[in-house]
Amino acid sequence: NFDKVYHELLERVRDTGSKKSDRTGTGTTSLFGHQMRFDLSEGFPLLTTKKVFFKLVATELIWFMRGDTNIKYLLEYNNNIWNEWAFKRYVESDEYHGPDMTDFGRRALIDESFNEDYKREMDQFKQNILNDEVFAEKFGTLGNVYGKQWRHWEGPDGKIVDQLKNVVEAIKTNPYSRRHIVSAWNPSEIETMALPPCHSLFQFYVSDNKLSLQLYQRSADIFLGVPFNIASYSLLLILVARECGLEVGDYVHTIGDAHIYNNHADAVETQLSRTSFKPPTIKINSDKSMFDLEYEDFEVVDYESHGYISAPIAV
Ligand code: DHF
Ligand code: TMP
Repeated sequence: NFDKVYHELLERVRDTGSKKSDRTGTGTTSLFGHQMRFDLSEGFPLLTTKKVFFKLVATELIWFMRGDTNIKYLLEYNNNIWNEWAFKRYVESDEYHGPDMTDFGRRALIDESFNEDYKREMDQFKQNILNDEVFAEKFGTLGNVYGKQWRHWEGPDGKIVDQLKNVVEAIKTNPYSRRHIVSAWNPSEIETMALPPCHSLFQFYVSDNKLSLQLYQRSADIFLGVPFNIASYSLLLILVARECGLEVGDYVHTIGDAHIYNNHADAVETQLSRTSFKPPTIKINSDKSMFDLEYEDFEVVDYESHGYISAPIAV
């Protein structure tokens, strides 16, 4: 039961974690080191004890796979999950002349009149990204984040490494290799990034004609981020297995700092009080290679879930 595996993580952190202050000033309950395993032959692990928006997960993954690092693509699919981190760079730049947006994430939650200003500025920012190409080029980018590192890792000699293409090729030609790794953690480029990679490295493994994938996530916002991360990497596993003519095996999710933000405590209780439904499955209505798939090619079949639970994101 996929939801149970996730609920056990919520409960373990809630019951045995330590109080810990954090970069965002929100405060967390946290522990170090946790592993979850999902056998994807049993279905697709889109959580059912709260509604998780598959469209947001899929468009973000396609965005990574395209090598894109500009939120413009996401906005075109009405996907707002990365807005705050692009906005932050904009309001800290010389070209921003509106009201002071220092610490906007926290202030928007406690100051209603500031929140009005923030919403207006954010809305204007999104419109500019969508309608002004020069602005989008400059302020839509998050730096050399996931897409750049997966598809265009730049070596010291300027040589470009396409890690994702290479790993797919290696799985096809040398399935039992122990070197099927893609890393987003590029130490020399961390300072260019709006947020250092949270899902930092993944590895593939083949046995008995089945493909497995393990993710190492250095830092995990268990209520908001992790449901997305589980679905995203499970989808990637399905796509690579399909590309390589393999069956799906296990998705293994390994976490470093596993934390629940203090302002998610009630949302967590609500979710834990719910019982799970059967997991959905994924259908891909196309013969295209994984590198050419578009959101419209995906279909989630039989997704039955409890309602959405909203919670504030720590910026
Ligand atoms: N920062 C923090 N503090 N936590 C994160 O999970 C996180 N994730 C990032 C970037 N920075 C982060 C990228 N991924 C949402 C989910 C994933 C994600 C960013 C945001 C999120 O807010 N999900 C909402 C729905 C949002 C919507 O409908 O637009 C959710 O309830 O699942
Ligand atoms: P940090 O860089 O200080 O660790 O903050 C990043 C926060 O974002 C942290 O709460 C983890 C969370 N996060 C996820 O849980 N999943 C993700 O995919 C991303 C990008 C971030």
